[in-house]
Amino acid sequence: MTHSSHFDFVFQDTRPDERAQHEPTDLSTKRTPLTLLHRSSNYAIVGATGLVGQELLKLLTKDGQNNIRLAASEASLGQSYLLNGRQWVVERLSADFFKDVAVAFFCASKYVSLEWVPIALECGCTCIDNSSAYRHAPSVPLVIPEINGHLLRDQPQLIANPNCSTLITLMALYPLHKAFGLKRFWASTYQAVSGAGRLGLQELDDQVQAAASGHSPLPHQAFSAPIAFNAIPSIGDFCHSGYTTEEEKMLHESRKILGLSTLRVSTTCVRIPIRRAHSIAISAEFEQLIDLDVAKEALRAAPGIEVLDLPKVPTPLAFSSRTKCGVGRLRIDSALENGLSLWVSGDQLLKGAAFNAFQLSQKMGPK
Ligand code: 2RA
Repeated sequence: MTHSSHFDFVFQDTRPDERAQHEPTDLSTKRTPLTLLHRSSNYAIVGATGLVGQELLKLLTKDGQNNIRLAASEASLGQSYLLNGRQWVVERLSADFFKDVAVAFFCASKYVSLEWVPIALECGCTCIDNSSAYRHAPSVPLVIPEINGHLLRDQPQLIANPNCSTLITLMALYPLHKAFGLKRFWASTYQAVSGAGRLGLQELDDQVQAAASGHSPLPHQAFSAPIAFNAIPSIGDFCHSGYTTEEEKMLHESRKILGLSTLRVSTTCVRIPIRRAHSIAISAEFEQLIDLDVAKEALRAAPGIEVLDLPKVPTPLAFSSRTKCGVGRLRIDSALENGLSLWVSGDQLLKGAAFNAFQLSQKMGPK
């Protein structure tokens, strides 16, 4: 990288009114795939200097895509950096930015998406939104290709990427749901600091260094308590229900993705002092009697999953920078009827965000 190491992106937050469901326009079914073929820039990444945006850029360039426009916050404007021997420049967002783009990825805040996705749609782009802005809009498919990829057959113009902890949880649960019929589940998450962006990573590094040199107390800004040598059961904002927004995402997004509108889910989301990859301890109850061998076979046959048998266990470190999720600790749950307990680890910047978005673009994007 040729620019300064500081490229946290903080977009100008114009914060449009919050609505229960954000319906962008009625464009989601209008465009035909043909328009994708006549655009001079194949891809655009909004939020290109963030951790997810950077992973996406790497995935696209590794795939041989070079026709990519990048946009980020004011702070990153004009910055250029080197990737795969090429200098990339960050542009300012404007309607013109989207004019010749076939697929626009949004990897910034939901406020940026609320403001700019409608503009990109008007410009005829296919939009893949990694924020929470449109996940609950009935006309917007919320897609994990391995689970409900069939929703892409209609070539929607806007697709929402699920939240990382939900996505990794469902990668493990869906094959079991298909085998036994999911009734309800409990999840405890163990989430890496990079889920909170560069600031989260920096805070962990600074605090570990400070502690190692005997300094205390540790100042904190990215998290609600010191994160080094700690665990913080608070991710997102607290809701009236007592759950956090991150925990409510697990409920509502699971219902939408699995098409189970009355599914019951109880989650506790916890930030832990690791750099990358989220893990989830799950206890799930099913309609049918569980056969452990059938459960393992169902997971082994599922795409995007690696099953580990004891004494091997999946860890976040082992599944960092990998596109597959690791599932292990599979056992009959001793507290539930027809219950299974398991553990899943997956890289939340890849399968939990950039790689899932990349997979969506592979199905939707320019050929
Ligand atoms: C986190 N789920 O880990 C968020 C990132 N989308 O904080």
